[in-house]
Amino acid sequence: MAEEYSFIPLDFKWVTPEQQLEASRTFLNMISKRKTVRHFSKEPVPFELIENAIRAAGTAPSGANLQPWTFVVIGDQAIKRQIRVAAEKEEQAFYKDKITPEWRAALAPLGTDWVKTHLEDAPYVIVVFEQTYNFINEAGKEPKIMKNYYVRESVGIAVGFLLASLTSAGLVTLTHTPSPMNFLSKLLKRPPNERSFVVIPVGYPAENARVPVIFKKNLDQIMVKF
Ligand code: IYR
Repeated sequence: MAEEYSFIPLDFKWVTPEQQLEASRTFLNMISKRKTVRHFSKEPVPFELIENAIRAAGTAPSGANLQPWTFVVIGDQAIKRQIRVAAEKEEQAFYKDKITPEWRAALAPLGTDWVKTHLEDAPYVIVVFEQTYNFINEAGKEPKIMKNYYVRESVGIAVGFLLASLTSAGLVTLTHTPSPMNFLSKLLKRPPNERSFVVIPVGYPAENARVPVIFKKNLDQIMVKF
């Protein structure tokens, strides 16, 4: 019987322990300098950097390899403005009424507020959508609905790849989750199987960009070894 599914030998290159250490340290050094940036320069970004980051994100592992993501890239100034206006409306309500005192205290060190200038200043804004299900279209038949698996985990991993690629390309990002953010589905004309996941302004930092003094946990606070 013919094989229904095909397998090929893994393309894997063994490298020396020295090369492994060097690569691991270089990556750690690069990624640990990443900062969430809220002040963007209007300096244009070569589009291939964005494309390659999305290509990299598209290689992420996903539930049943169903790749339940769409990356919408907005460089159009008028659409970025519309996103800013809608996001600020939500954020204003959040910071004024919806936020709990506990949440306000947790955000205080980050210095965030409802003003989202970066949504207009950053040359590109990437809006990531998760696909909760997909349509299978067969000629002459009603489209069938196919469920996706581990959607949030999959999209979260892909966004990690995206941020790592953009960071390694010398760009800065902000992971922004306006809440609620369903206004993006309508504004960006997404189909009903997609839900907005995160909004990521991308670009170069403004000359006067400042970041909060915050710390990451140490290895011994995040690793447990048996
Ligand atoms: N979405 C709001 C609030 C906010 C919430 C968390 I959790 C953050 O880490 C940062 C901000 C905003 O974007 O300002």
